[in-house]
Amino acid sequence: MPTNSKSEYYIQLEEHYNAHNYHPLPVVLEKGEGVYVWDVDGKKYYDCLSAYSAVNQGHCHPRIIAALNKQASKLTLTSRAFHNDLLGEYAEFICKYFGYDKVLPMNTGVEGGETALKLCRKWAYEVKGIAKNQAKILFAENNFWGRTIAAVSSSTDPTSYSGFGPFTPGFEIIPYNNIEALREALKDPNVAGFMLEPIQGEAGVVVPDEGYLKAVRALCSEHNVLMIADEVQTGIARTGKLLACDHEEVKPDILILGKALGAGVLPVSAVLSSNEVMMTLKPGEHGSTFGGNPLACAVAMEALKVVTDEKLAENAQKMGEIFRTRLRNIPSDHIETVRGKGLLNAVVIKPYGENKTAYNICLALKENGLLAKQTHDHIIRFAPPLVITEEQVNACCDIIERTILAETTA
Ligand code: IF1
Repeated sequence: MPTNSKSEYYIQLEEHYNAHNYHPLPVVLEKGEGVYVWDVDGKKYYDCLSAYSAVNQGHCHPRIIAALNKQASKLTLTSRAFHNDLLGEYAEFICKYFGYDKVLPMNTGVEGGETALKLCRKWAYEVKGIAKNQAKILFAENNFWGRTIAAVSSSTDPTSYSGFGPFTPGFEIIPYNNIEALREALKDPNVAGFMLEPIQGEAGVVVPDEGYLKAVRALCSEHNVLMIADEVQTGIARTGKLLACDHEEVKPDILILGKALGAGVLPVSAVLSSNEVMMTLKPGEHGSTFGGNPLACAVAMEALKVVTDEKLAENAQKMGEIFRTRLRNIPSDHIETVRGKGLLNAVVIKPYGENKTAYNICLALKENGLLAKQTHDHIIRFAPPLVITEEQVNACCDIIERTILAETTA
């Protein structure tokens, strides 16, 4: 626990008035710049979470903040009842950037997922010809795509779904990284889509075998089933390519983006697809008050331009190699494995001490000036902003090495 009263004050205030739906590390942040964040006592940290990959471009990127400020003082929201002068420009920009016919703008990642599922069902009935209300959508075991009723209905994690039933029908779970299981599930002619993360984030940065995504793509095409890629966490250069699907040169039928599309500045999500899929939606059938607002359009365009101009995918690829190599060379018996792609990485810790978990290591890392978050009991995710330099990667690895060695031999 924090020993100083300033942090303590903010934490207690939050605990008193805010719902207890999280258990954060006891650190209270007030400022961010690039790969660094500062707490209310002025202590500086490396941010190795990047707000779950929302801050790929680094905290308070000057170009993105400038775009935000410029648009904020001009026009922020019109709703979709009227046109605004940025939505068309943004739609063209993002469609060409990712190579799709059309975009449907939303706000959060989970709304992107919901949108993709509605599109998939609409397409199933109007194009594929599945009988009314019979469409099935496949999901991978240990998926995570948010907290709505549909998202928890497709979850296999009791913490996510327990106590929230009844659940949405029409969903089916198959094991991840198992092409035979997909082949079997696709025998059902009512299957309309398969939604998956190209690397599973919350599951613990689970990287599928090489060739899995390509095989998924081929099977989906063969069975006239939509491949829906949830790249909310893996997209926008995080894994060393613009999209994680690019590692296998696979193009999903529906692509969901979020998080870093808004650069950690605003919630901006997008669903991209073909005219065939997108044109099944008619006016009034889907939308949101804030989706496609001019402020979000301005921020998202600048966020994507920064990714290109600063070669963030290339940097993530290079820095990721250095990061994993260094972590794999830590002389500790308590590291089970190091895995990941680009700058989406995880270290799996073997149990140590008395009831010590990855949380204890995260606490110690925090003391040593680095913020990271455990997932499950024994996995620590390391995902710094993609603007990180080699020197900073090495500084992070020094802290991680020192901390793991001290923690596990104490
Ligand atoms: C929370 C994890 C990360 C996502 C993928 C969609 C969404 C997410 C692949 C929904 C959201 C979050 C949300 C955050 C924790 C977090 C997370 F630990 F749970 F798994 F990032 F790794 N698809 N991920 O990862 O996006 O609606 O939140 O914008 O506490 O829920 P959202």
